[in-house]
Amino acid sequence: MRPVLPFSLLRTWTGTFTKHTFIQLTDLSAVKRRNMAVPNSKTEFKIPNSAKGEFVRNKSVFREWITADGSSGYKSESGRYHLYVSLACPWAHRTLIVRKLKGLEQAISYDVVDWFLDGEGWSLTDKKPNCTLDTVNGCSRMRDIYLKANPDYANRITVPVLWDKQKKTIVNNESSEIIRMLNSEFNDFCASEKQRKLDCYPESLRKEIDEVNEWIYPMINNGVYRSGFATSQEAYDVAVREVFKGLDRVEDILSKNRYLTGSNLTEADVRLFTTLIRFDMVYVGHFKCNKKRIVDYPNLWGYLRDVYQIPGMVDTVNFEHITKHYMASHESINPSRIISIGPDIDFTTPHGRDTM
Ligand SMILES: N[C@@H](CCC(=O)N[C@@H](CS)C(=O)NCC(=O)O)C(=O)O
Repeated sequence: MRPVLPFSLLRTWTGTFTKHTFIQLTDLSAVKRRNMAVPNSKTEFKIPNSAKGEFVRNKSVFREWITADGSSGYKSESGRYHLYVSLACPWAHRTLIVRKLKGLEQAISYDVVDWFLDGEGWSLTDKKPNCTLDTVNGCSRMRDIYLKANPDYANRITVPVLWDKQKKTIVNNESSEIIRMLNSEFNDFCASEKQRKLDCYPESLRKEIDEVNEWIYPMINNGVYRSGFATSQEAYDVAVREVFKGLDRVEDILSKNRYLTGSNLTEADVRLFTTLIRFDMVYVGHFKCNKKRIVDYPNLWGYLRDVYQIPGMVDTVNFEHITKHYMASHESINPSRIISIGPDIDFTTPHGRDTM
């Protein structure tokens, strides 16, 4: 009998076919039908590492700014701008949170990429739950959207992307800047007065916010990636120690303050939250950040539930995309691409921090 083989396996197969082989390979086809990734080294997502095995994050390239008065050439307008996000990605997640908190759902549209990332980059499909087609440019790959903005673009294809439907280009692909724009430049389009008044980067707290961002980014937000993507023991040891040093430092702050810089939520909390919500689900196991879990830190755990329970926040969190993306996309970390069962965590239990 002729076995039905995926083309990638036919090309690499060197053994003899037995009944046992047939059963295994047929199983793989079934896996493919269920939209799982079939290992194929040609399209494997490659992690950028230094010669010392350290993860090296590339700098974002598109850095234009939208302003309320239009002085930058990009005027804030309702319906003009569009986000491309991954629900799995902590950086893209930041932009969805600020869009939600500021009530900009009507003003700024968005598309969601497939949670599976391969060597060709992010793709768009409506064949998986909560993934979308590209409703603006009709592209099936994020790469093509980048090439529309700059045909010579040769850097990494990352999300989030803030797209200008009028100028047909990428305004910005750096989440820390996109959230600043959404926070301050779209106040004419917020759904409610309360949302218009909400300021996640208030003048009076800028120094404190900048200060915490300055160490939380390398130690925690990017620290988990530096741990998980390390390809040498030395690089991992340095990164993972910093992650837990950073979490200990946050734990101390949160034993005194409800939020990172006082009694109000700011962008510093949004930026930390998107890492914390992924931590016990993914980073503990997949990125080997397993010295402690967030649920082991009394203040961090209460704080995480506190932020999660902010109205609207839950709509921005998708655990299916989060777990599947990391575990299935990073073949070098998880060659079987098996998605682990994950811990039972209830983020909805009372946190008691409202009295702080
Ligand atoms: N500095 C960027 C980082 C964005 C980023 O690295 N996104 C990841 C997803 S979590 C990505 O798209 N990676 C694809 C790649 O590097 O090829 C930001 O904060 O916006």
